[in-house]
Parts: sequence; C-alpha cells; structure tokens
Amino acid sequence: MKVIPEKWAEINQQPVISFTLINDHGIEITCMNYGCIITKIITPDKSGNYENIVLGFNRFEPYLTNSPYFGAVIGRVAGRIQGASFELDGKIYRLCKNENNNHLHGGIKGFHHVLWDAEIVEKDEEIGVRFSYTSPDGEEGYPGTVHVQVTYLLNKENELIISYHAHSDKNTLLNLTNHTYFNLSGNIKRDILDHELKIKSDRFLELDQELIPTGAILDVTNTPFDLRQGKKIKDGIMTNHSQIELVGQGYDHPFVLNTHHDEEIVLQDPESGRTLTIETDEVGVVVYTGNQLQSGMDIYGVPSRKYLGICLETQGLPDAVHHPHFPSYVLQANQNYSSVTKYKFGVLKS
Ligand code: FUC
Repeated sequence: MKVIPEKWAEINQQPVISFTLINDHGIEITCMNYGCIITKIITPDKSGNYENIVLGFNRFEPYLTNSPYFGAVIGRVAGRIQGASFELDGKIYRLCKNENNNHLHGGIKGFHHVLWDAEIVEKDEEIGVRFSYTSPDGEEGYPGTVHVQVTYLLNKENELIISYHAHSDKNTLLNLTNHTYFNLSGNIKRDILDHELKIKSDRFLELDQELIPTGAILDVTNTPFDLRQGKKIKDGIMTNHSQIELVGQGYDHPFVLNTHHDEEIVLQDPESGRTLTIETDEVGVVVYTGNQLQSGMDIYGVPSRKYLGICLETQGLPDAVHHPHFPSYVLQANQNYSSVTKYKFGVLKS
C-alpha cells in the first residue's frame, strides 16, 4: 500500500497537491489539499475492470470556479441555515446568504474552498492523508477559532475511513460531511437511476420550498422514502409524492438512521456489480440524487446532466440550530468534535 503525492496546481503561490492512495487490491483514491476534495475513486466491477466511481474534473480550475461541491469536505455547517442567521448564547450571528435568503454548505469560502495542511499517514494496515485547517474566529460569520482535522484512510479491506476531529475556543456550530457524488457504473457510463439504495431509516425530514426542514419528522412507511428493503432509485423518484416533486423530482432529504456501524446505507449497481456500504456514527444522512446538476460541465469527458451522481452525506440533521427537537450540532468550547464514516467498496457475489 502506498500514497503518491503530486503537485497539481498552484493558488496564491501555494501548491495544490493531489494524493493517490493505493492498496494491495488495486483500489485507488485520489484527493487533494484544496477542500479535501476526493477527485477519483477507482474500484473493480464484478469482472475485475477497474474504473472511477465518483464525479469530478480532469482539470483543477473548475474546482475553483464551477463545482457543485464535488468530493469536498463541507463545513463549518453542512446543509442550509434558514435566514442565514442563528442565535447562540443570546447573541445573533449573521452569515452570508449564498442561496436565496439562506446560508448553504458553510458559505462562499467554506471548507471546500480553502487549502488545508496535509500529512501523509503510512501504517501497516492502512494508509492515507491527514488534512488540517484552522478556521479563524468569525470566518464566514461563525464564532470561535476552530481547529479541524479530516483524515482519509484506505485499508486492506477496501474501506475508506473518513474521520473528523475538531475543537473550538468558543461555543460554535459544526456539522461536517463529505460531498462526494458516487456513480457505481464505472467511468460514468450511465446515470444513477438504476442504482439500488437501501437505508435503515424509519424517518425522514419534511422540507419546505427552499429545501429547509419544516421541523416535521415523517414516517417512511408507504412512501418512496421507505428504503428499508432497498429500492431502485428511479422507482423512488419517478413518483408524484409531493416531497419528491418539491426538490426537482428526486431525493434531497435527510434520513434519520435507525442504527450505526451496521451496514446502514448500501448502494448497488446491479449491472456493474459494484456495491458501496456506508457506516457512520452520525445521526443522519442527506441523500441527494443530483437533481440540480446543471448541464455545461465536463465530468471526465462526460457532459453533466441530472442524476449523474448520488451524494450520501452523513451528518447531523440540517438546520438543527432552528429546531430544538433535532439533535444539537453546537460544539461547546474546548470539547472534542469527533465523527467517523466508513465506505466499503465491494462487488455483488454472482
Ligand atoms: C446537496 C443538496 C443541495 C444542493 C447541494 C449541491 O447537499 O442538499 O440541495 O444542491 O448539495
């Protein structure tokens, strides 16, 4: 197993380095210090063909200017914050409005648009990169100086383990995730409509017109959101359920996970035979089926279009700061923030 660093570009006289993690089974994960962006994941299909299973760009430049958060770490707060403001300890904080009247995915210069320090990790059982970033007090309007570490490790069991650690000198908000768009067909041969998704979740969050949780936590039973037995994506989203229509004929919804580190999220592409199993200690997962993917981007030579990738963003429930009955994502001063999500790459047994 090894990690190969390579200079890819430069911003403000600082090198943008890509790191390729390779294990003994030929799984390759490429990521970079800009935004901790995962640019490629190469895994075998059922016949042993190794192909890329994530959306990204051949060139660095579009990551700066035109990326819908491909592969990036999102922070300080994933998801939307209604009205781009919140109250904490009696004080009102104002954030930028980067989507309608609301704040989305950490703002204009969120964690996806900063250069992180990087350190290669090489151990017997796993290899990877540890990224760190210190977000200054007041950055993007949030209180507290926050030290964040995100580690990507690849092991011999074909698992990518993403762990997040942080602490802050003041009470603040923190809800980190990774925004990789998966497409298990291999080299983006097909869209994700024929992928099958299984999630151990009895409840999902209702959204309003601006895709912000209304506060209602709904039962999945007898709805397209019942993924407990697994469902073809298109069978879920080509329906006239009002929540599916609301988000542009797709999923863009937080699911509350019933269980943790128990194969709670499984994505499969029957044609290639590739499987992705995600386990996490996070409260929920936002499932986003690429409903808003615009045309006009070149994704490794494939013209971008709706449903070309699916994001499975493990995280705390969005806009929890405005919903006291959601688990809080307030990070208290001098407390440790810690979460882990594991992605296992496999193939269906024939
Ligand atoms: C997801 C969605 C959003 C948005 C963004 C690019 O997290 O929740 O609606 O389109 O990604």
